[in-house]
Amino acid sequence: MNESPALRSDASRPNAAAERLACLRELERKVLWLSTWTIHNANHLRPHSDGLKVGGHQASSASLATLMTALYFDVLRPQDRVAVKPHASPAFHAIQYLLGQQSRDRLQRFRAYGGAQSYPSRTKDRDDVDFSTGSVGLGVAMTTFASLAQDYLRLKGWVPEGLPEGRMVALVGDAELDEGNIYEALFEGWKHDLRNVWWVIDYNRQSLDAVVPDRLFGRFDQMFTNFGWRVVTIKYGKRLEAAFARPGGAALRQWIDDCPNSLYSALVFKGGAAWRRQLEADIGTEPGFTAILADHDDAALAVLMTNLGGHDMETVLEAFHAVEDDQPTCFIAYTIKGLGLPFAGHKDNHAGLMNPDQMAEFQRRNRIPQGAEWDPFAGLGLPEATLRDFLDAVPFAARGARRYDAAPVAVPADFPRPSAPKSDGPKPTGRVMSTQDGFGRIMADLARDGGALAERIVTTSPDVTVSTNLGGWVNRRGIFDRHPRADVFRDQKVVSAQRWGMSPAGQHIELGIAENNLFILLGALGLCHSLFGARLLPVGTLYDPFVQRGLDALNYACYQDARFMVVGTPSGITLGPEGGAHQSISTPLIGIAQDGLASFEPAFVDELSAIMAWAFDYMQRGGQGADPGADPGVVPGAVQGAAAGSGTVWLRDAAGGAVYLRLSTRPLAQPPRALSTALAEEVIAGGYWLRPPAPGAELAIVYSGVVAAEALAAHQEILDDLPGAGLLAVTSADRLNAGWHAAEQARRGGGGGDGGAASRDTLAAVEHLLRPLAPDAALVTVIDGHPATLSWLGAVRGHTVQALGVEHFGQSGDLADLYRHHHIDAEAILDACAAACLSRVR
Ligand SMILES: Cc1ncc(C[n+]2csc(CCOP(=O)(O)OP(=O)(O)O)c2C)c(N)n1
Ligand SMILES: [Mg+2]
Repeated sequence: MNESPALRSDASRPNAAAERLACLRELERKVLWLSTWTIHNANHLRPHSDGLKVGGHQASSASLATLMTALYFDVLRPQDRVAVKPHASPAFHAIQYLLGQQSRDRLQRFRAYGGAQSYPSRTKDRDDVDFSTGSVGLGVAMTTFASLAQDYLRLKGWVPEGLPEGRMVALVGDAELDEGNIYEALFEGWKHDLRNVWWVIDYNRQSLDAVVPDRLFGRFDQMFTNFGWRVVTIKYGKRLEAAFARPGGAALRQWIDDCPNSLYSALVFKGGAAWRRQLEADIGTEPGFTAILADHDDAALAVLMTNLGGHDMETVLEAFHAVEDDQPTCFIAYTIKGLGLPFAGHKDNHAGLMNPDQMAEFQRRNRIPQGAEWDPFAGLGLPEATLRDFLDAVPFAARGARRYDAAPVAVPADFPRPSAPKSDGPKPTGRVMSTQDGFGRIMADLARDGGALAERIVTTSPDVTVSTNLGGWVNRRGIFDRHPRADVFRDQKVVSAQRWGMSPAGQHIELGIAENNLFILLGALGLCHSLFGARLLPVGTLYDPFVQRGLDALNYACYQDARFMVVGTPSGITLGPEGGAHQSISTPLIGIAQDGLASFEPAFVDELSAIMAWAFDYMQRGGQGADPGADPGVVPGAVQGAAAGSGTVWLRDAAGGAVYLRLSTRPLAQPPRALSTALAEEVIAGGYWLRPPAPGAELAIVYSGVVAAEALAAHQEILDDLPGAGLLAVTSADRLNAGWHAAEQARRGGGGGDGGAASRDTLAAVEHLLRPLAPDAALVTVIDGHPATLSWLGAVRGHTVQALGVEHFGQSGDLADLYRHHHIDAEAILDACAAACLSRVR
């Protein structure tokens, strides 16, 4: 057993265990003080330039003070990774401060620009945050998928030598358990034979608004057990246990067990006299109980009745150290929200802040002299040297920084470029292929050709592996499972195109239908280089409309700077008869707006191939050292230099990020061309002239994605009247847009801000592209998605815009009918061109 030194008796130093326990208790007091003071300072002492509330969660931090002290200063090991309950961030920062990993300056600037963050942040905080939390529930689930990622790497033998297996620990608010994504993760974890996960539930029976319903926890207990978890309930502290052992103690225990959550909370708030009145009324006649009451004055009675397990250091240590195997374990730790603070137990305490008088009293009780509020050792009952020695020997901090990196994997020069098979049908003629088909072929080619890149790719999909064309990849690379499992259908000689054998060598993680799980898993896999020192290149597929189902998890994966490729396919109304309900409209806008995600919507497979080759490299750029979030002055994904293609450095490209590809099942005739390096660069920068305009052209059609066919047809027709009209292919509205904003900012700031090193005359890629057009030219933009994706192009050089796109969804139909209905067919484009020309004349 990984026994706590605080619990172990040592023959040579009989008091060693007691001394450690004493240190931990003092540090617990300090963690409570520092977290409370940090919030107080931010709200009451620091000058503010605006009238906005600063906030911070004193009660929520107090609730976890004992458990976090026990974990960080005694139980955890460097290889363990923790998702901290978001509103316990001040307690987390206080602990890191005591461990020398957080600066006083940043604590003083808690919730201020560049200071310690409101919620633990991997990218914005400096103090070794493992998982960003804030959106409750997501951090909890992240531990499940981080454990799965750890198993994946360890079974392949890729974790650097000397890095032991860690536990993935979530500190969970009890009301967090209302979030459904936690149960999606619980199910998925069970399917994958989850190990090495601890969920420590801070069972204070309070949420933000209310006290949580009674009886709920019996259910939780059973549910976790059903999923193969061990449940450890940490209900009573040592004082209460001692009282229970006395005559009349059984009645006290029963009374507590029966006490409604609301009443318990109210009595905690009211204090000793109220406890006495209630207990006398309810169980005062129980034999022996009067003596228990008599032995406690009001203050002592309040201490006794709040001695719940989650606040009793010895009890907590015993519970944690008793678990020595890798079975997933849920600790239900009874706590009191705000314990030790004046609003302990009050139902409205979530956002409650101590007022200056209360704080002064709290300071006096903690024996902290004025001016010594940030002193790590002031007011503690042990010599500073003892505490320093203790802190220096904390196992969790023994290895220093816990962020790793891994060498990038080179993208081969002969990256697959599938050529389309000749169409045998009458229409469309020539070589036709859809981007989804092309994606499947590229993945299958990578699987076949092997090499280092293919080895590090891991794919995943929430039950749409085959329908998003990952089947070819999976057939060659197999499905990952901790244990080899036969493909029964194959063994039974049932003919199928799919080979679904499972083994630790497999490279596809099959998920159930839960898009949150997909994005959380992509987040975990995409952080492996940093968490476990081994690089993976995760590729996830889903139907494009369901990006929205997992959007918050996608947002958090990006926020944590995870590196992955997500493929949304099919997309738009172009999936045609497959179903109106599956049409995605707003995903191109998500692609533009989502921080940390470079988004593409290619029309042709050669473009897709160039984009994927670039993306596998982009996903690996920057590494931890260049993590732009490490510097509070620079935002991940922000632009440091000017636009791509203009010769200056674009931080977004230097730092790298995740990638989103919006693809389609619609076969398109492929252009007969060999994509030159220069053209590939333009594709990656975001756009190129498929049909260049004549200098000073009055009109250009601009398209993105599968409506290329309609745009081409309309363009062909318009040439009769306007021979100079251009046809602009936009492969990434996101990157064109970001480059434009960067260049604009550089010009406004003369190279400052996010514009970084750019000079005033730097042009963005999109400005270069639009330069040949006449100043008063008109643009007709078209996309199978929201028209705002491209309509901004008019603002770049002041061109007028007719923006075509899709604003309503839900109607199934053939493409011709749907394109006509939504005005994105060739005729609608021609009409828009006519309208555009008319408006020029006027
Ligand atoms: C997804 C999401 N919804 C809402 C919130 C706002 N919120 C923050 S804390 C909280 C209540 C949390 O209660 P609990 O988990 O029991 O933590 P406690 O404060 O009691 O420790 C809520 C609703 C949030 N952070 N995330
Ligand atoms: Mg709670």
